[in-house]
Amino acid sequence: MQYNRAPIVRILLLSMPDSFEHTPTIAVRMPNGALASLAANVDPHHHVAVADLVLAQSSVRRTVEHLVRDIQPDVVGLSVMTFQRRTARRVISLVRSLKPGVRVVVGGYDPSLAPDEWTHPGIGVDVIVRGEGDLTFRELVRALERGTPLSAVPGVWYRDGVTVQRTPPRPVASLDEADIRPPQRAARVLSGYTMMGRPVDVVETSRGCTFDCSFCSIIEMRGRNFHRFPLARVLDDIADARGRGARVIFFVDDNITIDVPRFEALCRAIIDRGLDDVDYIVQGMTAPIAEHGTTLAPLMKKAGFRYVFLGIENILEDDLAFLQARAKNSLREKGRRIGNATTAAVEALHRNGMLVVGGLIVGNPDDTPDAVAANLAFARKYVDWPYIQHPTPYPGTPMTRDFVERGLISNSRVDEYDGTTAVTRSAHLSAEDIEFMRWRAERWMKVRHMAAAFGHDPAFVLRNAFRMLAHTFRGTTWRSAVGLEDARAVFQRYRAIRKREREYLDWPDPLPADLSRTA
Ligand code: B12
Ligand code: SF4
Repeated sequence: MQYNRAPIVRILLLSMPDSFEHTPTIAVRMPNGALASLAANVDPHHHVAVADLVLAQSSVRRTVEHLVRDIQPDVVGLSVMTFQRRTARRVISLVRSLKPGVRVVVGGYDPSLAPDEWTHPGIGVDVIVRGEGDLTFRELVRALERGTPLSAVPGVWYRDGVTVQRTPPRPVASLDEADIRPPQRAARVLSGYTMMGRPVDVVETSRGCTFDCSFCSIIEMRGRNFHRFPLARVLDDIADARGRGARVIFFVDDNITIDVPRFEALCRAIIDRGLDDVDYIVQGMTAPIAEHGTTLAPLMKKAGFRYVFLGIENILEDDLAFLQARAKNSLREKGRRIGNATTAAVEALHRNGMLVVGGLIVGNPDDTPDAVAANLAFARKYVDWPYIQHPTPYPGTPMTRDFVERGLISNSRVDEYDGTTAVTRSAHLSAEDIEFMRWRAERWMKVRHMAAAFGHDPAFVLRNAFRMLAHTFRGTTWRSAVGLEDARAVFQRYRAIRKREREYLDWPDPLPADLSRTA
C-alpha cells in the first residue's frame, strides 16, 4: 500500500455573487471558468471545492458560513472583478471571522490590475495572484504546503509580516503544451447553473487577443498575444461539460475570431464528434464574421451556435477611433477599409438563423445626445439582445487614462462599475442623462426578444415571463404604466432598487469608508 505523505491542503474557491444587468440571475447563472481551471491544476492530492456565489445570491452569508464550517479550508481563493471588490472584502472578512488562521488568496482581473487595492492589512489578503493563475496557484499551494518561501513563486504579491513582497511577473502560458490541465468541474459544490432553464457551462479554446481596444482589460492583463489549446483537448472538454449535463456552452475565449480557419475547424470537429446538439454561445469581432460570413456562419449554425456576442462597440467613426476599435470593425476590400463591418456581420449571422447580442458602448467623451441616440436606434434595428454599456474606467486600461486626463469621471464608487451604471460623463451629457437614455431604450428591446426566447424555451418563458418582465421594468408602477408619472421618476426608483441589490451580504466592509471608494 502507498501512503501519500504530503499533507492535504483543503481549498475553497469562491466567485462573487454580484451580477450584471444584462445577465439577470433569473435567466442566466454561469460558472466561473477560472475556478474549475484552478481546481484542476493544483496537485491531485489536495481537496478543492468550488462555489460560484451567484448561485446563492439571496443567501450569500449563510452559504459562506456553511461552506467554511463544512470544508474547514486551509486556503480560500476569491476570483474578483473590479465591481465586485467591495463584496469580496466583506466575504473575506466573514471568512476570517469563521476561521481566523485561513490563508486568503485573491486573483482575477481586479487583483491583477489593481493589486494596490488589496494590500491594506485590514482587508486580510495574504497573497495576490496576478495574471493567469493556473500554474501560479499550483506552485503557491505547494509552497504553502511545504513551507518553502513564496519568493520562489513568480506572479504573486504576498504579505511578509508588515510588508508586501512582489515576485517577477509570470509569462503567459503557451497552451499547446500540456501544462494546463482541463477544468475540474467535479469540484463544484453548488448547483443551479442555467441559461434560460437549460444547464450551462463554459469552455475555453484559446486565450488572449492581439488587438488593443482602449476599454478592454485584456491587454494590460496579459499583453497582446494569442494562444490556442489543442482542438482535441477542446473537444474532450466540451464532451466533459456535456456529459455533466450542459446543454448550453459559452466559449469564454477572449477573441476566438482571431483565427478563423481554426474556428471553422472547431465547428467541423463539433459536428463530426456529434457534439452539435448543444447550444453554443460565443463572442467575436464583426470584421472576420463579415469577411468570412459565407463559409463561417453556415458552419457555426450547423455546429449549434445560437447566440453570437458581437463587439460592435459603436457605429460612429469618431467613437470607434476613441475606443481603438476601428480596425476590428472594418469592412475591407483588397485590404482597404471601405466601411464598418457591423451590418454585414449581423446579416451573415441572421441569414443563418443565429441571434446577435449587440455589444455597444455609449457615453464616450465627445458624445452628444444625437450620438447616443444613433447607437440606440442602430441597436433597435439590428440586434436581438442589447448588451449596451457605458465606458467604465477599469484599472490600467488606456481609456481610464483618457477619462482621468479629461476630468470626466463622475463616480469613484467601484462597486457601481458594472458596465450599465454610467460613471463617466461626456463633454455634452451628464452621466445620469447618458444612463437614462440607454435604460429607457433598452428595456423595450429586451421585451421584443421574448418572442425568440419563447420559440426556443417555451416552458421556461411561460413559467418566468412575469419575473423577467418585472426585472426588466424594475421601478415601474401602475401610475407610471398609465402615464401619470414620467420616466425619470421610474428611472430614479430603478436606480434605488439597483443600489439595494448590490448589498449581497449583511456583513460590514472591513475598510474604512474613506479608503473603500477608489477607482
Ligand atoms: C466570460 C466572461 C463573462 C461571462 C461570464 C462570467 C463568469 N461567469 O464569471 C459574462 C458574459 C456573464 C460576463 C459578464 C460580465 N463581465 Co465578463 N468577461 C468574460 C471574459 C470574456 C472571459 C472570462 C473567462 O472566463 N476567462 C477564462 C478564465 C480561465 O480566465 P480568467 O477569468 O482570466 O481567469 C484566470 C486569471 O484571471 C486567474 N484568476 C481568476 N480568478 C482567480 C482566482 C484566484 C484565487 C486565483 C489564484 C487566480 C484567478 O487565473 C485564471 C486562470 O488562468 C472576460 C475577458 C474578455 N476577453 O473580455 C470578461 C471580463 C472578465 N468581464 C468583465 C466585465 C466588466 C464583465 C461585466 C461587469 C460587464 C461586461 N463587460 O460584460 C459582467 C459582469 C459579470 C457578472 N459577474 O455578472 C471585464 C472585467 C474587468 C475588470 N477589471 O473587472 C473583462 C476582463 C472584460 C473586459 N471588459 O475587459 N463576463
Ligand atoms: S478585440 Fe475584444 S478582446 Fe481584443 S482588445 Fe478588443 S475588446 Fe479586448
